[in-house]
Amino acid sequence: MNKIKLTYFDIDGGRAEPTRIAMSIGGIDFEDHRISFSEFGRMRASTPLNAVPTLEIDGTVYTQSNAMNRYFGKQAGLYPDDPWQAFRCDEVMEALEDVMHFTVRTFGLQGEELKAARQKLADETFTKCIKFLDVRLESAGGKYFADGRLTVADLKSFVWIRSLKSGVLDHIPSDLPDRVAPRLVQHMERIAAEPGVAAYYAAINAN
Ligand SMILES: N[C@@H](CCC(=O)N[C@@H](CS)C(=O)NCC(=O)O)C(=O)O
Repeated sequence: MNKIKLTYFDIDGGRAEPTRIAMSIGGIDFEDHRISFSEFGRMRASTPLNAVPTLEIDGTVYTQSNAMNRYFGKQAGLYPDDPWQAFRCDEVMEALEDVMHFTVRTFGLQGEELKAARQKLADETFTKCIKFLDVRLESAGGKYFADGRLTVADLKSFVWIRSLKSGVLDHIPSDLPDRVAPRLVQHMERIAAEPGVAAYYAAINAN
């Protein structure tokens, strides 16, 4: 395998961010192709499912962020070998994918309609998922979601909780994770301090 190109929005978060971090941790050489929303509008029809992220490998374009997380997670030592632990990792990643799906559905809305949809997201979808992640983290020992070590599930939860706390989503209170599950915020902070994750952001911020 030669040339790898990951295409996604130029944002600090979202669906491709865990893959970017995993590839960085694994020392996997790739083109980090970051696009604007208007560029996406122009290329949307040419992607396999009219969505990003896309992954181009040796000229063929592939989709699905969690498939990318698993593929590069395995190469980077961030995905469990044990089937049960892999299931635990996948359950968390797929729950977060559902949350992304419901979030993206609010992106075209405006004004009062946006406010109502976002408040519903915060009160129902997000609160439910934050509680779910908190329960799963505790049942896995409180430090990592699976296999007693850093996996792509931790990266995906870290990216989401960090994004919520940044206040980037209008009408979503930035203190929601702290109010619902402070332990998950502590998990986010611990993952941020993992050497491979800290090195990724140090390199990004240096550019
Ligand atoms: N299940 C897909 C979902 C991809 C997806 O919906 N991506 C969003 C951006 S985060 C998108 O491109 N939406 C454009 C559209 O639906 O028009 C994945 O995980 O990669």
